[in-house]
Amino acid sequence: MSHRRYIVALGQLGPIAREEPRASAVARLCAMLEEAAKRGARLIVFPELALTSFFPRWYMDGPAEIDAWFETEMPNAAVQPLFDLSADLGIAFHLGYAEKTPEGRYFNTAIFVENGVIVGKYRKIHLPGHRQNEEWRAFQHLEKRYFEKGDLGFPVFDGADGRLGMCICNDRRWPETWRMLGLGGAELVMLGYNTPQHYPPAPEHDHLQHFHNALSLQAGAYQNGLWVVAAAKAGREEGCDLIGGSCIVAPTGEIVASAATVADEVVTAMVDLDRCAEIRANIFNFAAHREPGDYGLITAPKG
Ligand code: CDT
Repeated sequence: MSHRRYIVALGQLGPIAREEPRASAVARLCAMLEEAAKRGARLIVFPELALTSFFPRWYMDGPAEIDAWFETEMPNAAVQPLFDLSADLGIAFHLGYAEKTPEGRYFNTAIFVENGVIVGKYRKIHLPGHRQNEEWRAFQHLEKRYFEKGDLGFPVFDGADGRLGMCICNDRRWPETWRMLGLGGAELVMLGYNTPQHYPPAPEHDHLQHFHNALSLQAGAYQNGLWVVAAAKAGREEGCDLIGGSCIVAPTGEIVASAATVADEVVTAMVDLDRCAEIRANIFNFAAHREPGDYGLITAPKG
């Protein structure tokens, strides 16, 4: 078998309670990593902010309360068992977590770890939500309050015998994210998400949450000829319903495997990175058909 044809996994998480310790979340991630390794997977993708409850749903003021949700080191004592198990079993992983840097900056971050080493890092660029407490909402979405916009661009790096990229949750709704990763040469994009079923500013779209998730992932995959492995945090978390719908999408835009529950669940599929060429050498051959000279507005000022 080609080194570029292998099984990939995603580890969807069911809800994490507000009081659930890191050690418990890490134990759940380890159990899924073990299951993925048993199925022969080369890598496993875990969700956004996978070590804690989705804390941006709560308004907090002041560093004492806020800092408790952030990791100041990676790995740290709580997460080390996941790094160790991954290295022992020879299976790489992608993990989302809240990062506080030594300089005191706060990011919504994802890493890719292979052989115990962090070989890729991304900090979320499209931060949804708001900065102040908005009491009319059933729950808050305060990512703009707690995180700074990512400062690493959309890196594409070598891993798992291919070129890998990452994005996080809301990023997947933006075609620019996918195009940047596609132009960077990504063959497989890993992402985690926490998407509530209810969208307070436009509740008339609540029934479309799964559709918009699949639409974004499938379009991103197809229009850039790359694989997508997307892992949700799912289920009723502290009274807030998070959609599941974790899935693996082929460069043709076809969903090849998807979660059947809103609980902890491992989903696997065979991917062949060489299949990216089916799209990239043909319908979306960037060198032959892309016309950047006509796309100036895309990088024009915001608004
Ligand atoms: N985590 C995250 O980015 N969630 C958003 C929720 C909708 S915007 C409030 C998402 O795009 O799925």
